[in-house]
Amino acid sequence: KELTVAVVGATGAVGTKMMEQLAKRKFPVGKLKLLASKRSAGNTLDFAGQTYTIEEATPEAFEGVDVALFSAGGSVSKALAKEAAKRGAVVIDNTSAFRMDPEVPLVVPEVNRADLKEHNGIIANPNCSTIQMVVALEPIRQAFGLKNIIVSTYQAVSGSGVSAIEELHQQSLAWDEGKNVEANILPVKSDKKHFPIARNVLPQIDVFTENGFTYEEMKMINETKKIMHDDALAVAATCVRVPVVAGHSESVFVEVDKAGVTVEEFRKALENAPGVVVQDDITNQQYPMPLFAEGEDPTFVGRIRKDLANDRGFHLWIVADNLLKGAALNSIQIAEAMLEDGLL
Ligand code: A2P
Ligand code: 11C
Repeated sequence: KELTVAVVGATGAVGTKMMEQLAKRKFPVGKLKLLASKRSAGNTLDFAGQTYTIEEATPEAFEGVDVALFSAGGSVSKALAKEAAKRGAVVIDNTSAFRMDPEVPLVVPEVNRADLKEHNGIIANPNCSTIQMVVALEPIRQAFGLKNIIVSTYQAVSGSGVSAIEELHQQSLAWDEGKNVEANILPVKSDKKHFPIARNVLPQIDVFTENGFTYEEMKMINETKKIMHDDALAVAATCVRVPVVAGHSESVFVEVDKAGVTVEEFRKALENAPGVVVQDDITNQQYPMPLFAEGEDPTFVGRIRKDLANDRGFHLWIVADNLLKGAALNSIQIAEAMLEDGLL
């Protein structure tokens, strides 16, 4: 069966990768519609050896579309996802617009694929930093139970889009050439102040909420509970932007329910998990790094240690390509799972 697929935000950091993944994974694309803002309408992009003209994303553009992959920001999803669904498309939305809506499944196929069948036309793709964490922690939860997660992230600038990648590049050049370093985008374009990311680390991703956590941190907290179906799970996050182009890294502390779990048992649960590759051999300095995760599908896990004071505590280091498993790849895997499960 061949499907009509729309990519909304086709010119963006994630949209570009969605197209790559559709081609690479041989998703059965019959017709492809590339949608973006009015600014890009009329420009062209290549897909699988053919040239396509970009159209403006409007409600009418979704007539006849079977699957619509959205990654053009929350406001575009809020304006158009329901319009697309109304016209019969299944929407896979990579923004935060509908993630916490109880009517909308929030899915990482390795973790909660069964939730897909509850959809009402829209499926949400979780935040990138949440996805790689739940891929690594679900097998731990299944094997030993999970009580508590404390995570600190080291997130790449590509999470903030094409313009943030360009900003890091320009600032690095300016440093090297002794020129003025300008900051206009990070940490958050819409916030009052901007700081350089080159030669820096920014402890703010997205704007602050009333409780002192940022929205990015609250996404990790709330989305993890929803995906794992566990409201009692304690989650705390500190999200940090680092001058890396691609690949989010996470330092994670977890407390399991079961007493007496050994580090070998903990590692074994990860080695057998779908979507996880364990890189954990300290005698050979083997551990995951974002530079080597870029372009790769799996979630890489290393630096696995048992806490020295807490018998139920473990530490691990989780790395994945934020634009692939964190966004485009997970979206296409959702579409593939729906096809296999007869939901498309
Ligand atoms: P455009 O290139 O036409 O602005 P990124 O996350 O890398 O910044 O990319 C954002 C994506 O969202 C781009 O493809 C951008 O298209 C698209 N986009 C931004 N605003 C709109 C809009 N109002 N309608 C449709 N697409 C939009
Ligand atoms: C970042 N995680 O790295 C963000 C990007 O809710 O989909 C993705 C934001 C989202 O900046």
